[in-house]
Amino acid sequence: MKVIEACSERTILAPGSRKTRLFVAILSCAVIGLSSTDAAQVTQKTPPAFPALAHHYGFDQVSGPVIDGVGGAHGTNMGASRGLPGLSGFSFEFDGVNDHIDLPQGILSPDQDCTVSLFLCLSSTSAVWPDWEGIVDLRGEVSFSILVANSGLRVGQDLGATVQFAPIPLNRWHHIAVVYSATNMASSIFQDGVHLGVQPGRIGPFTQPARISRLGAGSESQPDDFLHGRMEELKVWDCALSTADIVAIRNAFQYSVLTRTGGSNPHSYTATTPSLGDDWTAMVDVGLTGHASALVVVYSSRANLTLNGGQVLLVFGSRLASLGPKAGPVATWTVALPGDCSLFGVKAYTQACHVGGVTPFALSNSQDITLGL
Ligand SMILES: [Ca+2]
Ligand SMILES: [Ca+2]
Repeated sequence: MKVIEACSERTILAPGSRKTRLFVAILSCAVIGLSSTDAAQVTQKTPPAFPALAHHYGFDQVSGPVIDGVGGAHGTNMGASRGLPGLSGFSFEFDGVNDHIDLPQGILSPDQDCTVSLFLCLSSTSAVWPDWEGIVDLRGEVSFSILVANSGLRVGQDLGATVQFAPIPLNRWHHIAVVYSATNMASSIFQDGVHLGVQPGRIGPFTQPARISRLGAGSESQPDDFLHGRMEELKVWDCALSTADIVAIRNAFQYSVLTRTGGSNPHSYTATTPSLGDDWTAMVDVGLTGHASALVVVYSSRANLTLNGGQVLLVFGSRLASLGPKAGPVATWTVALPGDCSLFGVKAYTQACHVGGVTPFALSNSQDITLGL
């Protein structure tokens, strides 16, 4: 334990950083310090190959046009805040007052299958239907919109938007996808990989004068119905993706824990996938070594430092937090991770220490965690 404690004294407090806020908020433990960079050892899941994209907005530009990296249908930012933490690079934030992005006409073709996928972090409860907030409003030759009303999804405003779904939890990233079938003349609606239901209605020739498409607001001649929240990774396909594809797109931003071990360390420590807004559970099988209890330490970096006796210290840098001690035979901690979309991608390195036994302590395997969806 002396080695672990010594490692905690190395770096300087970074008050106000998102890592500091995270561990102060969720673990209520003393924050000794943290480093600004660490080596990412947790890999993102690789999505399967999808059909070719028609449009892709990554929202990574901090000035100039809003780039469509595939279809060249670049947009114009009208006040949305840029450079905010996203899922892949940056995201844009809409203030619910007058921010929006204008896109060209003709993002979708009439009477053709299509899929629209994006990630959304709502910051405020939305208006009650028939008022609403526009997320994606793709007009021009066709009429198609994804919006929130009563804080839940609706689709196809001019097609009726008769189907209302449950409120979307605020301040955390959610995946939204709509798959339109021209054959069925209906839109299948997904939230976080779950099929919510179907909105009937044809995305066909639009009888009113063509208008531009718009993000973050309705595409009336004057923008209205402004969105409160962040948007990220908007993708459009000219075909219908499968449910498995939709789930894979969402899960590509859910991180697994990475287990490391070394030397004579018991493989006693397991942890669940850390998802923002959900509980995270750490479990240590203290009975493996006959110790009475265990604690878990959370550090800013990884290590591979062999101690006298062959045990290996697997965490290093600055100590972010401690959990415990708790009694065995299986010591268990449940931590409520905050639903804060700014914390996506934060990394920490954790290791358990068995105490109160025949030997002074036993270091476990480690779990490297990255906060994801
Ligand atoms: Ca981005
Ligand atoms: Ca504004």
